[in-house]
Amino acid sequence: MRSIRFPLLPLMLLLLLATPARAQERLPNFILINCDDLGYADLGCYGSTKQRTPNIDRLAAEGLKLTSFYSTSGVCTPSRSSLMTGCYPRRVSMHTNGVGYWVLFPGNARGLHPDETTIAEIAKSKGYATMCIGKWHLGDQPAFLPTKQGFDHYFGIPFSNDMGQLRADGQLDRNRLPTPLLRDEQVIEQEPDQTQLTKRYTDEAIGFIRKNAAGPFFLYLPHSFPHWPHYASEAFKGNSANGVYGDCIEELDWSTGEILKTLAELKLDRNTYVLFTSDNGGVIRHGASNAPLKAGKATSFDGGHRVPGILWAPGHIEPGQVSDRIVTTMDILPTFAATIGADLPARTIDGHDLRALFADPAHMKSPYDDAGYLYYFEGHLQAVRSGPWKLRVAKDGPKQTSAALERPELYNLDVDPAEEDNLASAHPDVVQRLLAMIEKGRLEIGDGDRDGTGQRAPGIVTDPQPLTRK
Ligand SMILES: [Ca+2]
Ligand SMILES: [Ca+2]
Repeated sequence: MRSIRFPLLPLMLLLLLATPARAQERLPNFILINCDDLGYADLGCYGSTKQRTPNIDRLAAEGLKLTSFYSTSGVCTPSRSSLMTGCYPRRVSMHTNGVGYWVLFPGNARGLHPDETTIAEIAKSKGYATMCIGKWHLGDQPAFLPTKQGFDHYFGIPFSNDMGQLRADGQLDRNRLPTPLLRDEQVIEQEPDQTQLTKRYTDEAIGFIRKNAAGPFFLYLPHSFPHWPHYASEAFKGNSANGVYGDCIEELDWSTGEILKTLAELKLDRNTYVLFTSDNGGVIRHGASNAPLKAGKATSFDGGHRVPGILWAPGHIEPGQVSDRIVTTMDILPTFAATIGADLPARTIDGHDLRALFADPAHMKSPYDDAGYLYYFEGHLQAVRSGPWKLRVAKDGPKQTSAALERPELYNLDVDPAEEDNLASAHPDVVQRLLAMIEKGRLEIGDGDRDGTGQRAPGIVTDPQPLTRK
């Protein structure tokens, strides 16, 4: 026995000492930049000629540009719930604010349930330093803030920058526009100067990266812009060819450039993944472009759900790639978990591990070709996409305007991204195949008044209070 145990002991000791440190070294950092209402064609690399975005374009040139990247919703709160949990918004009951509006408002009793596992909690399970900087929008009550969902720190306005206030009777008072700035769980400013927001978020982001340069870290940077009302700092105001809307975007591009510079300076650019995206389509009347897609924000047309998606990771992702495969924000959590060797959430999620697709984007099939990508508007299941085919079963719109279509409409997005040419009668087999995906979605995730068998409860607090400075 001794002759066997003796050589094993020092070896085991060596393994114990060396393995965790080596494994820790290899864990990549992850920066997730999420813009608010940035349209599909608002970046140079997606065809914009109105505002200049050289830094974000560089991400695309050096990484993978996704041209069928979906945010799961045409509006903020639902979309962000998918990014954080890997689930359809309705599965985690974040598809409305519970009292008649499509996003959460200040003082809402509802928030993402603390029992849901976020991507930040996945990161924490592997020892990552985590921070959320910007617009959270998954609940502003103390139980729902980012610091209760896996983020070590938080800095930002926890909802939109144009919010009204929910009154005690549940109605919305649009005359009050509180935009409190929080650090962790405390309001530090009741009405921050919004022209300085992008700059301040960027300074915080760079501070976090520097502080955690030894890694690994996960930075979630959900910018407040280009959501209306638009503000840019002095250095950017009046610079773009697209009014203050374009100025906002040029400042976001600057911000991205500062982050890339910091990564290079700290020699972290070969061990950091950056994903750049938007939470929903752009608002055309505000200056956005979603071309060539139909419509924009707050619709279940592709202009509402399809957003820029750029994955940059030199040394891990081949440069200059473009993929039209269906990818969604729900895939970020499971792909990240697999990349760092973390366990998936115990509860069912809807996203997929897409490491294989990212390794060979031109040849991989998207899992959504079989499962279908479901387009919800609030709680209404209105359309599904598989491969190039999009089947619409209900009219676009919230609440009672979401009426079932007498006959489903079928569009081939490869040749008809504007959803104009209904091909349903020519392809009855495709209609039937996609209808089965709709039925499965209805059953499991729900539709309208029909609860899904796999739907889970939202977080609810009693006696919610508006955030104020103490
Ligand atoms: Ca938004
Ligand atoms: Ca949680």
